[in-house]
Amino acid sequence: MEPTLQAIFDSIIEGDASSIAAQVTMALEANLPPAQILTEAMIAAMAEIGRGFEEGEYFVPEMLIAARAMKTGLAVLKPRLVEADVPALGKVVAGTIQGDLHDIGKNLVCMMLEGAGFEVVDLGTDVSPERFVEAAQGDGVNLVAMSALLTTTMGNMKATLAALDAAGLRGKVKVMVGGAPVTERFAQQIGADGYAPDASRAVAVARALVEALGA
Ligand code: B1M
Repeated sequence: MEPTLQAIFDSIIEGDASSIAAQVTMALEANLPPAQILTEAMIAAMAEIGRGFEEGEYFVPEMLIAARAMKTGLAVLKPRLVEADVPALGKVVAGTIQGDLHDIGKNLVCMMLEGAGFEVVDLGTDVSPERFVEAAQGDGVNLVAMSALLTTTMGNMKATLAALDAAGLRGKVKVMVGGAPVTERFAQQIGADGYAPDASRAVAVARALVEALGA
């Protein structure tokens, strides 16, 4: 791996939040594309942490400090991923579903959507179906974006869809789902309108869904 990217990768694995901002800045100054820094160093490091956790090599504290370093690095990268002054393509209400506290992937999706010109209302993590409904009733909202990382609570996506349905919102807003355990098939089974496997494809799916709504 390119040495600058390797240093970022290592800092996330080691949970070294104090070095990562300078390292990401250095990578940007060396003209490495932000998407390459994100994918090859940062997301790759989180995947490695996940593999280590699965194999009993890392534990929750390691995941936490890696996530903190990842967030510090993302804060530096964000302005380069998000272009300013893009006319709003639509308004998205986004959140991680109830019972789930993972927010790095959801934050990335929000950043990419903002970068593409969507207005994003980020509800955070552990978002109840009622909270999604309340936010989706807001002015101009045409897309609900739900993220899930846990197989144990991903069923809450279905509960949220049912709540949106019960509130009569399915004609007004489209619903996109994603997150590591979510698949196209699962999305279809629960009746979501769209699924994206990663943050950049989430932008294309969001565009298509909002267009289909005639927004
Ligand atoms: Co947790 N965790 N975690 N964790 N954690 C996973 C998800 C896990 C797979 C690890 C493992 O076992 N290998 C496992 C889930 C297993 C399962 O459900 N089958 C797990 C577990 C078990 C847990 C706990 C239960 C551990 C415990 O306490 N015993 C606990 C649960 C807490 C809770 O939520 N209630 C827990 C806690 C945590 C931390 C708090 C320590 C920390 C989260 C910190 C944070 O987010 N602020 C954490 C972390 C860091 C992870 C791993 C290591 C990394 C997740 C991550 O940030 N990935 C993760 C292992 C892994 O994923 N390999 C793991 C990087 C991120 C960029 O990817 O989120 O997948 P991701 O997002 C991608 C795509 O999925 C997609 O785009 C993103 C970018 O391309 N995407 C969307 C995401 N949302 C989308 C929405 C869309 C479209 C695309 O449309 C709306």
